[in-house]
Amino acid sequence: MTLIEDRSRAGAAPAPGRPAGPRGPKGPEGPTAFWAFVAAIGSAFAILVAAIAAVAAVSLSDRDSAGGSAAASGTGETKTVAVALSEFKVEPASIEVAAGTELILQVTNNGTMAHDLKLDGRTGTDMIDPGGTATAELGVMEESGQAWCTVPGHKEAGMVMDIVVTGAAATDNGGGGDTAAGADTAATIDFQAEPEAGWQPYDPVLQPAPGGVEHQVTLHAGETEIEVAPGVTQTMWTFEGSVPGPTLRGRIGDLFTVTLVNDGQMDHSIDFHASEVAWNDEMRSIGPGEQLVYQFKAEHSGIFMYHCGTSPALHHIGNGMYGALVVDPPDLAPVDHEYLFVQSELYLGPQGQPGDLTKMQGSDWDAVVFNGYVNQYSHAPIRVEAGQKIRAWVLDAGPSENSSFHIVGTVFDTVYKEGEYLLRPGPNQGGSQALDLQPAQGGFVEFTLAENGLYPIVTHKFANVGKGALGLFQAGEVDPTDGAAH
Ligand SMILES: [Cu+2]
Repeated sequence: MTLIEDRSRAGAAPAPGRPAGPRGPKGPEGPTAFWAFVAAIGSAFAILVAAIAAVAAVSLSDRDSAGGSAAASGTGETKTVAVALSEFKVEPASIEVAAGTELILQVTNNGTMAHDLKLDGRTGTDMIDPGGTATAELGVMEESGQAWCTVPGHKEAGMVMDIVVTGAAATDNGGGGDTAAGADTAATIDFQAEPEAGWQPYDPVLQPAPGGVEHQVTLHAGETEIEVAPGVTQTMWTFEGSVPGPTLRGRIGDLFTVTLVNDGQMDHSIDFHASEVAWNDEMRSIGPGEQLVYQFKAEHSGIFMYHCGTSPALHHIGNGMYGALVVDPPDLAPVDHEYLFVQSELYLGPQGQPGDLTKMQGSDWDAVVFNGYVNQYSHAPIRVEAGQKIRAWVLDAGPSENSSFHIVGTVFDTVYKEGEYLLRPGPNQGGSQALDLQPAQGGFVEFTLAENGLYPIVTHKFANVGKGALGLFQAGEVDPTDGAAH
């Protein structure tokens, strides 16, 4: 996978006064992006309101006086209801029809992204562009149900409408507030399971900066079914089909020109934390089939997160759309090995489906992983030699959990965090045991392994070690299964 086409020009000095290069094509999306932002704020508020409403609904018991239009009596009638879609709600949120009534929905998309509305996620409108209208003939209604937007994540974000059929033969699970309790159950992880033969770990080796002062990178956004634990797959949302996405690396002053191509089925975007650009321009969301150019000069050293910021960003990050960009500090010392560990959480949906936004909203993760896979480097220990100088870069991609990065059996003699050295070798002989990171923070540690054997890689927030945040360095020719007896 050669993503970084390095445009090194031998002998070309990194011109400090180089004018900002050509800008990417700018669409008219600026105001749209602004409204997406407003919608994102609004959706967070709507979720809060919905949560409060749900609590209220429970405490007040049933909603027998749901208001709504007068129920048409008798069968054989047709009822047409105007429905408005936006980020992320359906208005009205609940409608009533008498059993036996033919229901027609006149659906307008007042949002900034494409949406649809389908009864049980199956029957309804096609995808409606912003500003568009469509009609859905749902047929004769005999029992209560729900209609929702089928763009992944939008139902969970609030785009669901209750259809209450009055006078129907009672269906036990018809009423009630739990909209998200789907029929599909979430996949579960067996933390003792082994990957199948032929499984390949995510390569933890961090390649050196490619050289040159300009980096042209193309990143394809999309949705990809990926194995995240032995036997467990999810439809992750990805950059270049992997979780984490590709690692970019350069030096202070380098110019990155990134072309984001949306090969997916929904809107995506990209936000480079190493860049200083206007949020409503380069970081705007693009629809399926679209692309944008995002150019920035790396003015600061460090390890920076990049991620999709399309609303709900929690869902896009929590479902895999993140990666690292490393800008080398000028005085980076030579080492024998450099590795990169991106810590993140998994919030499992049903097997083969996207992650569960409701779990993400509750910080209710199923696993904490390094480089996207449960216990990845205990299944595939990282082989080094005792006495070698090792640098481990760490990025906490979250979206919500912190890291206390630690390697059992070592003391770090160098710690670099968020653009600064916290510890370097010196007369104090200071030692560090853990690199503490909040989501979207990063750094590196340096150490050597004193003797042949196994050295677990963990976050010292130990509840997460039992949930997949475990790897191994293996120094020398030892049996990597020895750890089982530890
Ligand atoms: Cu995305």
